[in-house]
Amino acid sequence: MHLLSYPRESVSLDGTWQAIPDQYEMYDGYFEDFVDDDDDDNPAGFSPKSIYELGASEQEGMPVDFNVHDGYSVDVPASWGEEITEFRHYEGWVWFAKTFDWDADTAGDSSHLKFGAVNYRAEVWLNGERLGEHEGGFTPFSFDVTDELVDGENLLIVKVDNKRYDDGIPNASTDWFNFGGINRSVEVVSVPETYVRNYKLETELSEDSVDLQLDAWVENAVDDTEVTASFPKLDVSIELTADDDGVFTGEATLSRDDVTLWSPSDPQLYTVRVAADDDTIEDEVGLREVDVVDGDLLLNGEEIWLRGIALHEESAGKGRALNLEDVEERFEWITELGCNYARLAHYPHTEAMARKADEEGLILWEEIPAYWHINFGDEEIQELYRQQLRELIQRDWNRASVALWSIANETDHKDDTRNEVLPEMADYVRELDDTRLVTAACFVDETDDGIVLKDPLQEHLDVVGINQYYGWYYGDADDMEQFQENPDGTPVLISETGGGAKWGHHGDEDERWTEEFQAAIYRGQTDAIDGNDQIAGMAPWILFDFRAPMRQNDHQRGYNRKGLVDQHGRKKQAFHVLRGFYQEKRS
Ligand code: GCB
Repeated sequence: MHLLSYPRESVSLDGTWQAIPDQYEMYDGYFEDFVDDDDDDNPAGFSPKSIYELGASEQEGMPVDFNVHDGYSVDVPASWGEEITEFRHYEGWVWFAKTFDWDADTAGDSSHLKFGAVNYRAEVWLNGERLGEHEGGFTPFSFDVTDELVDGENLLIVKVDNKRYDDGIPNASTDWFNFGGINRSVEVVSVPETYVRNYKLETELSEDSVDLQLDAWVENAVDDTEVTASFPKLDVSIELTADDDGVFTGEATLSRDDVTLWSPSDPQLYTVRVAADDDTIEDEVGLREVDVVDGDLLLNGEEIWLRGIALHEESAGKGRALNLEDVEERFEWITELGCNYARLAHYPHTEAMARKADEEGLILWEEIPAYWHINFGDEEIQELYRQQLRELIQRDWNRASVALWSIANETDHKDDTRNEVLPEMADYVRELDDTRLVTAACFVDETDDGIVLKDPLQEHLDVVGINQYYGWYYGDADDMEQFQENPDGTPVLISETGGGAKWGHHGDEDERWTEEFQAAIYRGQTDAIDGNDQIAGMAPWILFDFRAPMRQNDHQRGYNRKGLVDQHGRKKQAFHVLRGFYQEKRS
């Protein structure tokens, strides 16, 4: 179960670290194999150690490049290729080291080392003790370090490996840049003996009432541990009792008149306090329900059309390590466009995005990087798949903004194994959280009867995402007029559409790569889908230009140019076209 750290005080380990690239992977045991310790002929007197072992740096006769304190000074969080130009295209191992002071007197009963995200594999040692490893570049993980932390100076070593793997998620080829690094914050969270590890709030509406269910995962609870949840502003206090699995659970029913439900037009948040004996966490939550009924997408029982935009997590010169100002800037563009919805593609973005979306009233689609060619038949990959879903969902399941969990992007619907495994992943998501909608970005098919959805996965989804590029990769921008709608069928969101343009490049509407060409695609696409009864919203591709190694023509030079703004934030004409469409949709 994910350890909630956001609502807690913690000791930040962000700041300056040391980093040493180890392209030939020699600092983990290599020298130990090379030199026999007992060999009298060992001329250098080596007693080699791996880089993470205590004292490895101080050994007599060890090469100076073995010293973990002699690395490049880098900031954490950061993407290494953006910090050190020589690392720009580096893919491999980097050893990170941080020394920090710890005051055992002020610490709680147990302490946990928490990483927001490390891309892609991480292996961690504290004071020479191996804590464990983690795979997956975008989700949080933590280790209990109560026994490894010492009073005074501590040495933390993290081996980061950002190589791309065919058996990874994502696998080796994607249309985005592989930013290696400790891309999100590192912190130590100290808690009392009995503490709340996580909680989950579920809201269900009926005509007159708002039903709340709150589950809490409490560590080291004993028979007389008191666990409560309260919403001071709503005058609600719930006593939670342990179920057979040891999860503390409780319910409350409120009158609908007493609650302002969360929505994009009124993103009301309430403070919730979850307490177990001496431990209390405080969070801000919205109360709302998302649902699909008779083919309609509903928020709080009312139909809603999602005016969206898709975005990567990337900032020029910073890679994936966004700070709060970057998050603000993204919200300024999204608000200016008139969106009530965004697709956070193609992997979990920083938790700060969902928190900001809660405050601003933006509905979110969140996803894991199960993208293109995943080897669905491999059981280890399936396990990694579940792990990434779990780590995202347990992090964000209290965010009112998150309405959709997406399980895959553009996977092959003619692959039988995929068609067996993805429904299992949809079920797994529902096991973790059945209060949100399960979706995936799928392809359409062209037939003599028009454009149709043939993907068998649709039966297992609450909402179907469609990625289509009429007017750019194929066909005409308004071809979606031929989409064979089924008004009672599963609601459809256009999860991608768009085309490329280089900012400042102008010409005729039929000249590819010009702003005019891109703007014309947006006009054609929005005309074609407007009024279609099955389409419940859209999130065109994409808010801003992003790094994409496979895009190398004269207009691209390493960037996917489908952004409505370029990587420097300069708006293209299509931005205004979409904004105009959303203004009309709103009124
Ligand atoms: C897609 C992918 C997205 C690409 C985009 C494109 O369908 O889902 O990751 O970047 O197309 O630009 O072609």
